Amino acid sequence: MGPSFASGFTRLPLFYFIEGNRVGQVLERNCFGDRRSIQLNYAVISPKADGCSPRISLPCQVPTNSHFKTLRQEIESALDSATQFDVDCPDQLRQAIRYSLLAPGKRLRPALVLIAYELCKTPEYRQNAMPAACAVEMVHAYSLIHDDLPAMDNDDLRRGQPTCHKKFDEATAILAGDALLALAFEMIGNLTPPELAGRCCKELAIAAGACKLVGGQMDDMLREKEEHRKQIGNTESTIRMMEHVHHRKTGALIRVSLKLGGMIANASESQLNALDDFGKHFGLAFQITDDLLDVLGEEATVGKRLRKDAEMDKWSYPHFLGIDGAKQAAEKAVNDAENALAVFDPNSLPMQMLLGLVGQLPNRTK
Ligand code: GRG
Repeated sequence: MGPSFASGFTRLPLFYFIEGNRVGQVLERNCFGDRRSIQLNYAVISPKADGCSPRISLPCQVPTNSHFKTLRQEIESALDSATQFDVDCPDQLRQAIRYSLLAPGKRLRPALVLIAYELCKTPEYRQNAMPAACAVEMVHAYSLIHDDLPAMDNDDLRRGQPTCHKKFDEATAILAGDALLALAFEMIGNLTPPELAGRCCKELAIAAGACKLVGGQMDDMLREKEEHRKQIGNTESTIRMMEHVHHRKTGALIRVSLKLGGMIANASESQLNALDDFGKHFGLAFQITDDLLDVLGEEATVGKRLRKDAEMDKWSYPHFLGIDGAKQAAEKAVNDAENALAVFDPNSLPMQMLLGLVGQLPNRTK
């Protein structure tokens, strides 16, 4: 019998086995894959007695494909139902809302809501968390519509199609965003019992509000203005400032997605803390890899305008750390995220899903 990994991604930390004997801990790994599966490409395991760290090539497949596909279908069907509206909604507004919301996004945030729920409760009842899953995707879609406006990032392409204001007009895009934000809270109001809906409403409002999503966006815009663009203090402190923006602008919605799933599942405090910690590191890994995509990605695959950061002299991880440094920072964030999940059953499907989603970030193409 050859060497094997203990349950692939389902153990934390990962240990390396030869013929049933644990011979080392995996220190570094490279995985790739799409939503169908994750493939562990190689791993470096802890030094043996002779001090060398062998690199092992051992592909191991962890199937997460069908579950992610199921979640996506359920989410898209719920988003579709939630945006039919009655006759009082003007046709142009309905079309603009549905055009942006139902466009081919990754559905990462609503999937995180459902997976967090499954992790803390049970997959059969995940429809209980669907209103919250829809709500975070609606807040996300509103933020993308507004971010693309000429007054903000002035982008023409989003999710592989013309941005909302290009397809319709600016006023319609603003109103579609406004309506999506309101609809998100209507969705949260569908959660039961009402006491849970109230708590979730507050959490989402905080994440979407002046100190998080909107505040992070405001700070990002201010920093782009000439007088704020100079590096402030040393590189280390500038990176900290950049991270503070990202934690609010990108991280808050990812974090609250996991938290809402946990809250609806009536998770324990230690589970909620673990999800929050995972969300923090996941959000960071997501942002770093988003910055890397801006440099290394293909516009046709990513579905939005790229090379913006360098063009507009924006602060980004590759700008401060270089490509390799940014890749290393992403790997570290992925490892930190994986370690945050230690309180959960390592063998469950939702755990594999979370590990798979975060593990694939360094290799994302969109
Ligand atoms: C307008 C209040 C307000 C906030 C805007 C969304 C946003 C905040 C800024 C977009 C700029 C940006 C590139 C942020 C990085 C992270 C991010 C939100 C990427 C887009 O999310 P994905 O990749 O998109 O999950 P899809 O389309 O797959 O849902």
